[in-house]
Amino acid sequence: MASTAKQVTAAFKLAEELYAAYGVSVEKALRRLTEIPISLHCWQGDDVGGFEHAGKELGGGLAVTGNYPGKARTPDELRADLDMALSLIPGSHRLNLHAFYGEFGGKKVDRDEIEPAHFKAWIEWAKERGVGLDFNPTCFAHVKAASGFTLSHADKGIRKFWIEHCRRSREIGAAFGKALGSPCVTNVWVPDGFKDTPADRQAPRERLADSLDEIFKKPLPSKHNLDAVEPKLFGIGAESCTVGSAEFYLGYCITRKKLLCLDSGHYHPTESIADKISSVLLYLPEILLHVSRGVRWDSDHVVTLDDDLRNIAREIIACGDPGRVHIGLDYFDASINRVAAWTIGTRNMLRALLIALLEPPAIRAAEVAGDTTARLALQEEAKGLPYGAVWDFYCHSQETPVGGAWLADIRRYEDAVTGKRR
Ligand code: RNT
Ligand code: ZN
Repeated sequence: MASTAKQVTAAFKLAEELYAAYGVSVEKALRRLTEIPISLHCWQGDDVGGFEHAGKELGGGLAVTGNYPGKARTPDELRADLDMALSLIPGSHRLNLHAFYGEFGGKKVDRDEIEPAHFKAWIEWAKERGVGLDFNPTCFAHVKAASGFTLSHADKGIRKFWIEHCRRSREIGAAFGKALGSPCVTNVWVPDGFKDTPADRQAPRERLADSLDEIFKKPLPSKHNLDAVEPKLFGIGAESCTVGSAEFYLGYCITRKKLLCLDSGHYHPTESIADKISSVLLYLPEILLHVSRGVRWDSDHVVTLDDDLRNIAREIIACGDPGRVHIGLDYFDASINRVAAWTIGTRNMLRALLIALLEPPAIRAAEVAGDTTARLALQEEAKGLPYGAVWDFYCHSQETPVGGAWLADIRRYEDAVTGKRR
């Protein structure tokens, strides 16, 4: 199944010549691709379980389906699985942690008590590998979130609890950034929403804005921590109104200078975040993406190389400065091998970025010249260009498996490690 090094190099040479004829420097595209890190979400490895071991329901409108054997049960298992996935993905990337993945040494440490010390092993792991860390407060899977409301809760005591959790999460993010020399994006997502028609939509939104202001009160250096907030359309059990809606957070980010997180599953089904990138980058210096794949709803399927993903990647590149767009993944599939799920989704994100980096400049030139016929013709012809040969060469040159060869590595790992977990 796997091509030989000779085949890979020969196909690459031909592809490079063809792209050159279209005015595309393959070398430059690959150099730019190595500069774009993808933040792998730790929660694909254990079905959004975390390490509090309190047996709480996930809640928050999140749902993970499937019972494929081998999910990580401990931090060491999760780190080993991540190492496996990272060995199959070309380039250097990041890890996105959720607060309930701290290591609490068997003690009960409530969410309003978490500290950087609980993430010491993660920092060491990241430092050894040159991997940057991102972070998220965990405002679900907890008794104090059981009502479906957290930062916008009518009860002041509950709000205070979650404010403290998020405040501490930013400090942990800043500790990550400081230790690793790369800013941590700390993303706040809360599930708050109404199952049925609310009588008052405004008061909870006022409370959410106030809580967020409280959380972000202390300035933290942007070289250590960047704050992001994530809107959503609806969740299971919160079908009628989500407090932190798209408009709520867009306004919040513009007025408070925060990063807006665009999750591809958080809009109406025919709405794509690809079209939003250029708009929000006009008003915000940086944004965060949660790249996901919704099938009929916000189902968080593994990211495939579909039109939506290609359009998202295309816009990141077309807007000119990919450094302003922090790319995170956000999906969770428990019905297939979880290490494979990370590998498939991340390789697809990178492949989509590569296709975008290899876009013939004649497409944009045709538009500038007002020749929309040529634009469409070239857009369609470009779909047949041999980006696959460039991708294979990239994988080969980064000493990662070419083509589907990585699946054999996953199978071996499954036989030796994940398949033995019960
Ligand atoms: C939920 C949000 C959120 C979560 C993670 C686990 O709809 O997308 O980002 O998926 O925090
Ligand atoms: Zn998300």
